[in-house]
Amino acid sequence: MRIHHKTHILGKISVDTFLKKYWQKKPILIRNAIKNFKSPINEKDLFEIIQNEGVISRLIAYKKGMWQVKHGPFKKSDLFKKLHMPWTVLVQNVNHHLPFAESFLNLFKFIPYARLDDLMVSFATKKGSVGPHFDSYDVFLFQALGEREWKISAQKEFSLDKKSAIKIISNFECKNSWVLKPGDMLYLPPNVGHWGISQSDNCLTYSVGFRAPSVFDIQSKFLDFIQDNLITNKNDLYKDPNLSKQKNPAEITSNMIKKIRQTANQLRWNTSLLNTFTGQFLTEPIESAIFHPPKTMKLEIFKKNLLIKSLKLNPKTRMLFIKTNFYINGECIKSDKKYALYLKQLASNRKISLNSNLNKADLSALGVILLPLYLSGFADFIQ
Ligand SMILES: [Mn+2]
Repeated sequence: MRIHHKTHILGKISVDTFLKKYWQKKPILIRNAIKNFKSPINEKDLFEIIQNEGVISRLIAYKKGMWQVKHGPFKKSDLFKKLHMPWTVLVQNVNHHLPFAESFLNLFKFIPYARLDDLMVSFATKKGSVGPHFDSYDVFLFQALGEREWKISAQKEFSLDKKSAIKIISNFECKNSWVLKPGDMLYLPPNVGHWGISQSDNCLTYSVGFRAPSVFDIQSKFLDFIQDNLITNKNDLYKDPNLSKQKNPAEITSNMIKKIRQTANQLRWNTSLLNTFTGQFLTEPIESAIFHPPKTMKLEIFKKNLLIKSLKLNPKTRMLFIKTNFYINGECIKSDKKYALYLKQLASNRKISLNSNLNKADLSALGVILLPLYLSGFADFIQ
């Protein structure tokens, strides 16, 4: 696909204005976010991938007054037979399965990679919908093919339909509605009620979704991390050489509580430990991401390949950095600061091509740093 080399996709609005006025705050409709957009994929490409195990997909239809949902993988016969009702199929993590998605997601680089979740693509026949609902995360809804009407609400309180198999708002009040045509886009912050209804038999919508770890998840994972990284001497014991006689031997005295508090307060983490946790936590791959290690490769051959090919991150790989420390799929990368520039390039462009004039020592060092990523299946060569 040829998605123009635009820097972003916000139309007339600058990134600064978007972040200041809209991001996590209020919805905005952007007409012609991409002019003359032609979707590089159609429903057939979706139907192809949702037959595979490991692709997360759902088929949703409204039948006999009930919202019905079926989970993939699907057989071709499930989909091509004419359903006698409007239906929608939603496919998650399309960026893990179809290569066009990467250049599309590049248009959203004004939001940090650490916040990006996935590209979901939905296909609907005329009147197909997943009903009025709200999501807990930010989303850009980009119309790729056909037309979809979006209704949004301004409600703060929702009642949910308890009988429904999917999350449906039962008291949805429409505040605004628009019909989106190919190239139009609607941004929604979390918890805004919305209801999309296909207006054509070929409605394809791309949803760029963001992730936000829960506070509970951050705290409990951090406690696990701290536990795994305790530097306490295991032989140190509770001591009370100045014990004095107490009235009731069953009582835990304030003196004992004081000692326990002092011990708890000895738990300390420095910036470096906190950074390591953050880098590992934010690059943890999604559960369904499986990496297939290639046949082994000797360092010398790997270095030759580095000079003539580009090394590209697997679409499922998460790679981020803090200053000159690099993290990939929940692990730290061992590297000298000297090579941070190269690794930054790999993290932000998601690929790296080395200059063939690179001196031998640097090539060797980079080979040693990058080979483990290749051997774990986190990155692969492209021509
Ligand atoms: Mn939604």
